[in-house]
Amino acid sequence: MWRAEVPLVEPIEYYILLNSTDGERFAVLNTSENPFFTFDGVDRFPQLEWVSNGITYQIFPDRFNDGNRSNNVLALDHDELLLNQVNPGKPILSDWSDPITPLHCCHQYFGGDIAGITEKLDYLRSLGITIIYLNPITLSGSAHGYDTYDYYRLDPKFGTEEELREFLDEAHRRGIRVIFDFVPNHCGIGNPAFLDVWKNGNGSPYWDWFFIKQWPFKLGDGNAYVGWWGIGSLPKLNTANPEVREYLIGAALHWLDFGFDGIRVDVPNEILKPGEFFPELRERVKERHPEAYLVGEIWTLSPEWVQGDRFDSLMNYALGRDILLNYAKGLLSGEAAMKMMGRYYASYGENVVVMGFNLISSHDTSRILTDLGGGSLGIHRRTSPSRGSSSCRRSSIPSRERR
Ligand SMILES: [Ca+2]
Repeated sequence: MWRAEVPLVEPIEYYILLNSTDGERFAVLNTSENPFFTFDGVDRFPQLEWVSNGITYQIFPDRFNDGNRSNNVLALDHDELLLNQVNPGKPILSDWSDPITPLHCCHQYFGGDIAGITEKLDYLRSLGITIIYLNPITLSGSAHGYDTYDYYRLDPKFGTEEELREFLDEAHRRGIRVIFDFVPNHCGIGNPAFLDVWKNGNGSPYWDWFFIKQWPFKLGDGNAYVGWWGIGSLPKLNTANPEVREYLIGAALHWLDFGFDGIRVDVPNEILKPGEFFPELRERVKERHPEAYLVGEIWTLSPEWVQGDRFDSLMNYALGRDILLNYAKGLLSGEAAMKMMGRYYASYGENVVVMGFNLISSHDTSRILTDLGGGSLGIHRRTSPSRGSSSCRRSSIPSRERR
């Protein structure tokens, strides 16, 4: 790798010309439609050192560690199946070593909680972890937590605010920062604003918070109102409404004020009027917490999201999965992978690249171990005759649809 600093003050298009000592010359060109690389020479926002030097560990709170068994049963109080009038059912509370059931994605609980993460902080530190990314922890109706009932309240199944405070303090004491998952695009059917609309129709002060197609409706009916990917348990919020923006951005600020260090934003590309919502979110977050990290769940190579008015960086599946994983699986040649990486690094400012959330797998994908042919996902250790047997219970539905 060669590195050169070029003094410049305005955007340029360029290519690289290599002269070898034996007189050979060849050009390195961009691999996209335009053969030239573009560089605008401007880092529009500061780098956060704690991010650019960080190593992140993702925790799905229900499944990491159960530190307080007394809160486990609380998961059953407010599960979405109890409210859903179209697909009613009963949630399951399992012991830690129980096998998964068909409800494992959303309504089978294992009791993991905040106290359990606190217990493991020394272990995480020993791995070199400096950042923890938590999947949603606010009150919701599911094990995944993406159907928020109350953006301002810690889900009691994960513990008390005192336990959360202790976790953050203990993490910070060890030099570990914590970012939370923020889901502004849609809420859950147990959200009080949505329940008010369900009860009172257009007499509700929250009528314009949602997109209701027919009223009265049954809770969970994805045909009666707009939901995320048409899913009735995830009513879409109207972020073009200033009241909704205030409610959501207020929640983001609330948890940063509480002591979190950054925010991972769920499906920002699906938010209504992103050009209004995200600049407002960024401005108000950075004004109060200039060191807070804002990372967006954007899966593709998308420089337009990191121009200084939205995110510090993106969840870089474009690097981790599209390039590294495909190379590891033998689907990309080394040369093709290098070309894609060249294009990737030429597309973002240096500050964006170093703050990249460079994951290969997450709760939204198969895990890297599975992708590469290992692991035994869905096969219970005590009953499994062998790895990879036909007893695998893994659903064939992509995880993002199951949410
Ligand atoms: Ca517990």
